[in-house]
Amino acid sequence: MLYQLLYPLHTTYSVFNVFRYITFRTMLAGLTALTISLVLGPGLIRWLTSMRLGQQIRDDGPESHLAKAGTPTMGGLLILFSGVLATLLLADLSNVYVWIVLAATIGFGGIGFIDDFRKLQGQSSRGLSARGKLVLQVTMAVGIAVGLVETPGFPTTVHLPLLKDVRPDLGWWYVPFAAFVIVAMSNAVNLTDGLDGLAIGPVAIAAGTMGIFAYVAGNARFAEYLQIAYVAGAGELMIFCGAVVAAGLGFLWFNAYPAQVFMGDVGSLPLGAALAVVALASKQALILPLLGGVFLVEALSVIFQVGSFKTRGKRLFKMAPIHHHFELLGWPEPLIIVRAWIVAVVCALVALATLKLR
Ligand code: 57M
Repeated sequence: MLYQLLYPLHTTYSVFNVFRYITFRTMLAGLTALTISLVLGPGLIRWLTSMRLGQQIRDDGPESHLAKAGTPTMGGLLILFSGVLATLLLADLSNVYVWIVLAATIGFGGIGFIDDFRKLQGQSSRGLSARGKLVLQVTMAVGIAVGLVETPGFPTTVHLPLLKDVRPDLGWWYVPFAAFVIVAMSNAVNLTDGLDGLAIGPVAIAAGTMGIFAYVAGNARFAEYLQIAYVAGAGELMIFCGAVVAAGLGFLWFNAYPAQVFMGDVGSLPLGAALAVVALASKQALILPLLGGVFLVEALSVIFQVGSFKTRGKRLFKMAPIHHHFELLGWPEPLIIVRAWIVAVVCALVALATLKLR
């Protein structure tokens, strides 16, 4: 909105020319989201606590988690509110990709909200049934994928990292492909969200990196120089990514060990979905397994654990997702979290390096 209001003034006051630059608006969106989340955070935590919206802890998990009972959850509302508002203020609202990523964020946030609310209403740790949640996620993801494919000029090609000439065109098959990427990322981030700051740290790192990918994909000169796909308009998504990084850091202020608040599904589901949408719009979906290495390992640990238990009756890990395994090995919680952040930074650097290696 600010972009729409202030940029036209540049003809009279040249200072407003800076609003033309995506980089400038990304910085401003970041500062806005950070300020909103830091200012509103304490009030939201007090409100969630007063409403008794506290986490129920399953008694079959690591013992150290029992002490976390009653920690307010649904702190993801803070990330959503500050991230979405900063994007609305600073992004170009005539850009279709901005609306698609906002729709994904709010839509998956809605599914997470229903799940969290049901858990809290029922005062048990079970919310929506796994199947019910999946049906809602797939429906929402298909809608978002159709929106992408229907966007004028959006290529339905899939681009492989490192291989600049391999670009299969999926046509309408792009819809199930994109829906799968969205649902998979949403659930992978959700599975990761089991220790203080474990999910939001890697999300912020991946969002910052994905913002760079979106920026170069949306700039014809950079895209040509780096030999990546050019997607007109995708650069505007860097503003959303900047807002997510900052909103995430604002949330981390309160979610850092020992956490005063958890994000809940209302935070984890939309963050994963939004990352996937930015990656799809920037034609970088296949970099996600690398960039989101922490989420991939967490999700694979569950798949292998369940597979091994069902086929051999034996567990591969002491407990899945893998962060519980490390906890049961005796690693202190902050050690697991900071090591995951280090892995996330390394994954981001390697993902960025693929831009030059092709
Ligand atoms: C999210 N939610 C946390 C909080 C957070 C298929 C199976 C592997 C699914 C998995 C599962 O349910 N995953 C979903 C995990 C929960 O956090 C809440 O959930 C939100 C995210 N959706 O925002 O509101 C607990 O995590 C801890 N936490 C923190 N700090 C944070 O910042 O400490 C969360 C955020 C919180 C808190 O203790 O209560 C969760 O773990 O429940 N299931 C599991 O993860 C279970 N694993 C399991 O059953 N493993 C078996 C299977 C795979 C065969 C096995 O290995 O044998 C474990 N989870 C728990 N107890 N809690 C095991 C038992």
